[in-house]
Parts: sequence; structure tokens; C-alpha cells
Amino acid sequence: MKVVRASLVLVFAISACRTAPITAPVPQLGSNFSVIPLPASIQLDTSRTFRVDTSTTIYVAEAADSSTLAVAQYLRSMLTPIVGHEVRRGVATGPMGAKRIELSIDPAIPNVEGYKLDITPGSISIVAKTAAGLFYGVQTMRQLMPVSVEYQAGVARRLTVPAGHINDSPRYEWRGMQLDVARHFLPPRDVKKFIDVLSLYKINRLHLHLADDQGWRIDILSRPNLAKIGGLTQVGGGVGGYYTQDEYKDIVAYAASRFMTVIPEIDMPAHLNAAMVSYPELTCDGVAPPVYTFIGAPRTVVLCVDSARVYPVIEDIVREISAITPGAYYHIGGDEVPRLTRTQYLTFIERMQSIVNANGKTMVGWADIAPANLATSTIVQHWSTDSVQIHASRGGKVIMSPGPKAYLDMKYDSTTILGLKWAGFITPQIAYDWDPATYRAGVPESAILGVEAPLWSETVVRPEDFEFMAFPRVIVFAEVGWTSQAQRSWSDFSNRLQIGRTRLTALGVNAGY
Ligand code: TNX
Repeated sequence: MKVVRASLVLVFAISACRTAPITAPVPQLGSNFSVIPLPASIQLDTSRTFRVDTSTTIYVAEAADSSTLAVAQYLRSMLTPIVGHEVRRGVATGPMGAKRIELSIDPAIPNVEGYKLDITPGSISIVAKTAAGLFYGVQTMRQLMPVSVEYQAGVARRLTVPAGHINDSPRYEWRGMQLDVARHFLPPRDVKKFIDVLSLYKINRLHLHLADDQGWRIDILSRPNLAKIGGLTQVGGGVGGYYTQDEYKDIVAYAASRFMTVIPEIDMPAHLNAAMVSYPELTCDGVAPPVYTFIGAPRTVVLCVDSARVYPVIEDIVREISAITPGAYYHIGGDEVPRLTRTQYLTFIERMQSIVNANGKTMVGWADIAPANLATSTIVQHWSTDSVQIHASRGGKVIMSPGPKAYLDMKYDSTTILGLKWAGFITPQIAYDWDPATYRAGVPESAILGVEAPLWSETVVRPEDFEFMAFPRVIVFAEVGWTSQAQRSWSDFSNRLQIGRTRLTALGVNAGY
């Protein structure tokens, strides 16, 4: 019997002392298995397997709620057509020898996204506190199956799962990716493909950068020119595009079905040229600035923050977007504002905080906003030479997206044709080898809500370009956000990534490195 063990007693040591030096033994899953992100505790017995066959039935409790049932149906569609039965409610019954997969809720599981996965040759059990945990248990089980599970049309697939016990929960509650759909538009079907693939790696936040100098990407019904005029442009002079509110709602709902929260961002008071082209009253002289389709920022015109006439427009934008966004967050941007005085800038940010809060949302902003008088509930996103530690010192929460580690638009190395390089080249190893809790002085583990990898799109044009820059580095980030620091090691991860690449290929992802 071949037993592969991993990270046995690490869990206790890790939660007691998260920033301890990495002295713990590095977990190994054996050469044939790749789970990313690495679970907190995993033991496999590869000599015994559960094999999905036509007798396999998926069970949920009699009283299971709709989201538990939805996870069971998601699993069933993954195993179709081998599993022909509908999901059943109630206690597993049926003929001896029939295989069962049970999904159940147990409030005693400590973490809202945690789960336990037990696999024997006759049954698989996933137990979690919430449906999100069940969904993540399903993703772990999926990664323990052969890559053929990804080929829906493969009728004769032989789907096996090694026996084992997995007990898992994430390090951080915010594990995000940002898509800049403003510099180059990404159509809804491609956003959904991202959602599908990211959720396989337990990423749970999708931050959509919906407006910038070069384009406006969401219809605002009370201010139609934003999309009708601002949506016509993008970097390089292409045709742009925008999401109707129905398309946006559909993306948000699709993300929710994968336990992913969408965070809309309308960047202000800079990065707003497309809006000022659409509504010239947003500028101080009331004259529309020229359309801007270059990389970088236009140098001349800025939002007229001291004028009362700009606020009804801003309030309409925040109100409409908040109304179609069920998630708790609204991102105001707030970065790179050289042409306002400090007082003008800070006053604007504080005013935005009131508007966002009045619409029932938690404000998120790039860490340039940290010196403003912010509520502790406001979330600040670190990216560069900002003053993020000010917010941490007030008890506020921080998302870590440091440019030299997290920026998916940076070139991998000097041979990468796409991408920028202001924050340096970022190989997957560079993206992996850091600890969010020690990266910035004054930002301890207790202040960190999580991590997010942004994909700015000045140089990425086609959907396959977006994938080329995102994968595999966003999967690296999935592990940075989920797996405890003491369990992480590049050599172990790179082995798992090598195996895991075949799954990306099966999913039709154009990985770039
Ligand atoms: C900085 S990160 C920006 C973006 C650019 C990006 C390019 C941030 C808050 N602002 O506007 O797209 O660099 O890497």
C-alpha cells in the first residue's frame, strides 16, 4: 500500500504563529497528483480508488437548501454522462456496492469556506459549514481526478479519485483577481471563462475595472452617453465595447454561482477621460477633452471636484452600479491624481466614502486614499509606493496587490512581447516567493484581508492575450491567498504546477509561461 502523507500536524503550528520561519516539512502529493492551492492537510492512499460509474449517485440532505443543491448539480454536470441519476435528497440508500457521493452541511466546521473531504472506494463525503465550502471540496476532488474530467464530451472517461482525507480552510478571506476591461474590452463570455477557471483554484473575488481614460464599460441608464460615447474607444484606437446592465447582472450572477463576488470599480477622480468626453460638464471649463487612446494618462484635464455640478452625475453612477451589484463592495479607484491639491484630493475621497456608504456599500480604493479620513470599514488596496500602513495603523483592512509580485500585466521576462515592465519582470516564482504578512512594514497579518492580482490591459488585446498574462501567475496567487505560509514552498508548487498545466490545456487556457 502506497501512502502519501502531507502536512500532518502543521495546521496547529501555523495558526499559532503565522510568520514563523519556514522550517516545517514541505508537503508532497506524489508525482501524479496536483492540488492547487495546497490544502491545509491532505493524506492520500493511492493504492485504493473511488471510481465513478453508472451506479454513482450524489446525495444531499433532505432539508438541503438551494445553494447546496446547486453545488450537487454542478458536480453532477461535471460527471455527466457517466452519472445519469438526478441528485437525490435524504440518506444514501440503494443497492449494496453502489457508489455514493454525499454533500452535507455541518455548522461545526470552523471556517465559512472550509471543508472536509473523505474518499474511500465506496463513497465520497464532502462536509462543510456553507455551500461555498462544499464547492471548494468539489474543486479539490476534481483536481484529484484525471484531466479527462475536463472533457465533457468524453463519454468513456475513466474517472477515479484516490482514497484519502483532506481537511482544508483558507489563509485569507479575499482571494482576488482584477480584470481591466477598460483599456481593452473583454466580452461577457470571456469574463465567464475566467470565472470558471479561477473558481477551480478557489479564487473568490473578481474585481472589474469598468472605466478608465480610454473607455467606459458599463451602461448607466440615467447617463446614457457614458456607454454610448465613452464605450466607443479603447487603447490603440479599437472599437471598445460596454456591458449592458443585463449583461453585467448576468456576469455577477454567474460569478455568484461559482461563489465569487464581483467588485465594480469606477476609477475617480483621475483616469476619467472617457467620462469627461461623454459629459463635458465634468470638466471645469465645460469643454470635452480630446479622446484618449494611448497608454499612460492624459496630462491636461481633470474632474472638476470643487464644482457642485459633478456630484449628481457621480451619485447616479454609484447608485445604479450599487443597485445591480449584490456584493458588499464598491471600488472608487482613487489612484494617480497628480493635478489636484492634497486638500482637494482628500476632500473628494471623503465625499466619495459618504456616497458609497449611503448606497449601502463598503468602499474599496487604491492605497493612495489611505491619508484621507477613512472609516475603518473602508478597505485599502496596496499596489505601489503608497501609504497603505496608515490605514492598517487605524485598524483598517488591507488587500495586498504589490506591483512587483501581483501585477499580471508585467512581462514574465525580457522575452515576453506583451506587457509592461515598470514594476519589474515577474516569473511565476517571483510571484510565489513572498509573504504578504511581512512584505510591508506596518501591515501585519492581522490587517490583511487578502491578496489580489490585477491584470491591467493596456497591452493585452485579445481574450487569449488576457489568458497569456494571467496564467499561470494567477494560480500562483490562488495559493498565496489560500495556503498557509509555513506550508508553501516553490519547489513543491512548481511540481504541482507542472502537472496542473495539463488541466489548463484541457480547459483551453492559453497559459503564457
Ligand atoms: C498603474 S495600479 C495603474 C494603472 C495601470 C497600471 C499598469 C494602479 C492603481 N494604477 O492605471 O494600468 O499601473 O501597470
